[in-house]
Amino acid sequence: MNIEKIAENFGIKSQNLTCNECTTGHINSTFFIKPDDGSSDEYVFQKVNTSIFKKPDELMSNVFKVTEHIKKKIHEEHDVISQTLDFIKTVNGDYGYVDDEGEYWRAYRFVNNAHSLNAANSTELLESSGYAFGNFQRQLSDFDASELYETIPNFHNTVSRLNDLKTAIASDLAGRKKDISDDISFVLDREDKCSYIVDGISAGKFPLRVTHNDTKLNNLLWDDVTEKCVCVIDLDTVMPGSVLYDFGDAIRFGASSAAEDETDLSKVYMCLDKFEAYVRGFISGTRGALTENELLAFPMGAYIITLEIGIRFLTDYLNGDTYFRIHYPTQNLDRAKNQFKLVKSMEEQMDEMNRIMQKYVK
Ligand code: ADP
Ligand code: GN1
Ligand code: MG
Repeated sequence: MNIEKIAENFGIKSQNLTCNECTTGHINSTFFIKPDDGSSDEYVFQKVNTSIFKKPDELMSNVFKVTEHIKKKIHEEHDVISQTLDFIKTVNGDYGYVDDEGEYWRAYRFVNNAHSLNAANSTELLESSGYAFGNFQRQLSDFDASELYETIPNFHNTVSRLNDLKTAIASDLAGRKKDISDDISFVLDREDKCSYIVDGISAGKFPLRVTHNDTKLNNLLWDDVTEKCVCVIDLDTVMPGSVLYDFGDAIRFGASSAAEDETDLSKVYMCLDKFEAYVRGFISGTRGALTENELLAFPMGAYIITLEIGIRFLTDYLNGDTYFRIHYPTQNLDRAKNQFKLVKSMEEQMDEMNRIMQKYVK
């Protein structure tokens, strides 16, 4: 990759760019860019994974529209804390630049003096992250969903994710099925749970909203000094969806006692106090826009998405690791086992989670 040439195509001229790769994401490749032109401007360049996001211009059309909408909201509401991503078009006015190797690149401004977190060590942090994603949901509540492309069809359709697993089991492309019968049974024993949200959407019980769909804690940026959450990032999967998945995915990641790929499963469980803190923050961020049906289903939302991501990791392991980036051969299997442990922990605490939600439904 020729980073200088990519920069030039986004109108950034510099002989000596500093380029550092970020290694946390599972899908795209992210680079932090610092030009040596004397300005304090820094950038993020991302190579979009086009085998997953097959129509990157449609994806970029979404993120430009969504960020414009949020910028307007921030301005109208005199919000002095929140920011949104600031994407840059190429010198030709395109959303992205295709390099000589056929890779699709996009660029946006680095948010200065901010950082992301891979783990939440306090309930206060969970409450603030809940507020940030709830507020994001509210900011987009009047965005016309018909303007958005579906960047990954059936992204959070748990039933279709289960079917993908069944196909992977039948094909056994990497010859790994024989060693993981317990993990496969874990999912098949819970097959009837997979349609809970999908059926609720079809029946009109859960409304379709414009949702983020990847609400991991590390998709938020926090101010280095005030420690307030300043920006929701990673907008590639903003699409119409159910708020249950947005709520649940944040619990799956942020209210877990351990990292997503922790292999010592005795360390993996869901923390009820973090669950409740996130509920409080999220409801306050959405400012009461959610229905009673949605609120009461939050515990199931957390449960289903955790099962769903576990299913996706297991499917990728069976398929020979073609989707999620891995750093060692059994990482996707370890991630799946980790998610299934969390599912079990949620099953054990479901009554308590439901009791907590009752308190917040007026
Ligand atoms: P991925 O899809 O690979 O998760 P992200 O868009 O979430 O990619 O970016 C990966 C990481 O890069 C984030 O967790 C965050 O630490 C950092 N990052 C992304 N955008 C910015 C930004 N505008 N300013 C500062 N840091 C950023
Ligand atoms: C991927 O790109 P990243 O790392 O933020 C994935 C999410 C999963 C997550 C699991 C487009 O997110 O759906 O929940 O990994 N994103 C896509 O960590 O598939
Ligand atoms: Mg991310």
